[in-house]
Amino acid sequence: MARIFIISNRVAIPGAGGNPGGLEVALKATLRSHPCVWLGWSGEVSDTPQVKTLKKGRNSYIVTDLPPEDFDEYYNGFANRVLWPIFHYRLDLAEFSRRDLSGYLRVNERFADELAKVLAPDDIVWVHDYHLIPLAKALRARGLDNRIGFFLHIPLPPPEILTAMPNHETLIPALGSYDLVGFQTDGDAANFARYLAKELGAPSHISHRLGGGGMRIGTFPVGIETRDFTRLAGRSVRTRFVQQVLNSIPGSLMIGVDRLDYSKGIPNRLEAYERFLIAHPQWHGQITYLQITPKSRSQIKEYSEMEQAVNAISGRINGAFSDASWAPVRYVNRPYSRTALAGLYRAARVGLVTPMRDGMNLVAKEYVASQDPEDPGVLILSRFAGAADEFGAALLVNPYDPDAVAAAIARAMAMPLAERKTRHAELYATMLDNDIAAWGDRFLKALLGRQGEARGVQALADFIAGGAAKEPAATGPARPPAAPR
Ligand code: ADQ
Repeated sequence: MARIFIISNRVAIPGAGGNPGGLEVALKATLRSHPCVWLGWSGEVSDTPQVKTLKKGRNSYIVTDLPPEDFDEYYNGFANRVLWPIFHYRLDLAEFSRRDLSGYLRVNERFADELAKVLAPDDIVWVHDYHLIPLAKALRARGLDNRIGFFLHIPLPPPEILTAMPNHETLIPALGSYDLVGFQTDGDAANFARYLAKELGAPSHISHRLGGGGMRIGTFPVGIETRDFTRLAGRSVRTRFVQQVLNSIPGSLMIGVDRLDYSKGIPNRLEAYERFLIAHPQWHGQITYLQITPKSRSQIKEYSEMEQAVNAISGRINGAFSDASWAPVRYVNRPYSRTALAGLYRAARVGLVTPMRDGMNLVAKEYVASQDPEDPGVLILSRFAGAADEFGAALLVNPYDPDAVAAAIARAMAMPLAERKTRHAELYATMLDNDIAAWGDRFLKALLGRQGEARGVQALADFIAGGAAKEPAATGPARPPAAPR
């Protein structure tokens, strides 16, 4: 079996601890089903960077330290202060002073050097996320012609936003060195197609490259290990930990689980909850909102400011509404095991997932998978999460409109059992169709060029070749044909 090289900024070595993240969850099934080598940053910063290789079972992990200037310019700089905000549609938060690409390119070159030492000709390379956009170009420059795919876990904004990014004309076309570029939603893929059409003069250029076996694009919405998660939740809800949480609150539990990040919309969500409490006093003492939010990227100013804002709003709500036996908000700053989270999701009557913008959002999927089909809770989901494309049966909300989110909380709390069951059955069926193993398989098959098994890839290729070069209609971006689920 050919080896799969997974390349990403951080590497999750089994048993090594560290912060949980969507990428780690998404790659689990691939790591189980194929011999893999996972290469990335060790998380250590050092003046004398070391490269370490570890073997766990049939998989290997290669991690390299970063020198301080690379950490600053690549990770804290271009990746997290330019690419992250702009790809999440937040031009206002992008630090244009961090426009210098050199540290970012240097780390991509460093990864390419390490890879070039160990890649065999038939190895398949699967690169993940916005930190590593130019990696295929760097590998091609070293004469490597392996199959190389790229998957973007976060959104890709329309060209009207993307072209405001410093150096976009150097960076985005570098994706052309990949054999396959995958996105979470049709909207993201269409945004990329429109960028290529507008900036690079597709369709002729793109269709030529497609004909010559060059880059293809496709939609591959990330899933989770649906059935396993359901079983885990069923067991976990009976544990002493979850029962203690339930016994410690009066009434129903509403849950939010997110990294502390401005894209997740935590302050807006708390404000919406405050409006709900003001508008619906009959629920006082009957609902407790548990927000579980481990800190992330605290060294970046926007993140530490948000930490303070979230603390302030939670304090304000508890100050205004608590009584001796009830506090409406519990805000917890630490990570929990997947088992504990699964049990809490199952115990929660409402799952509140309201990012301002999100590539997919696995918490939404984990919440649905955890529910008891005979008495399921209700998912309130932002229409700006990638998951909303598949989850029409959730209560979809606009996270910018606190009154609408407050109304959705009231509706979820009062929803009759029959409606909860119908909605849950529809959401769960979607998740069985597209679980995490199916996601990895579909991407890898598409990368290996088995077109029949990745219809969406060809459909999008036809879309680019056919229509994307036209100016978009005044009503909004053109939509590609639906991709397979
Ligand atoms: P993330 O932004 O990390 O991922 P998300 O999809 O929500 O976001 O995944 C977070 C994961 O971390 C979930 O599995 C969740 O259970 C776990 N997690 C969060 N808080 C936790 C806590 N307190 N304790 C334990 N575990 C916790 C990026 C993109 C997403 C995309 C994923 C996968 O930003 O849009 O869905 O990649 O592609």
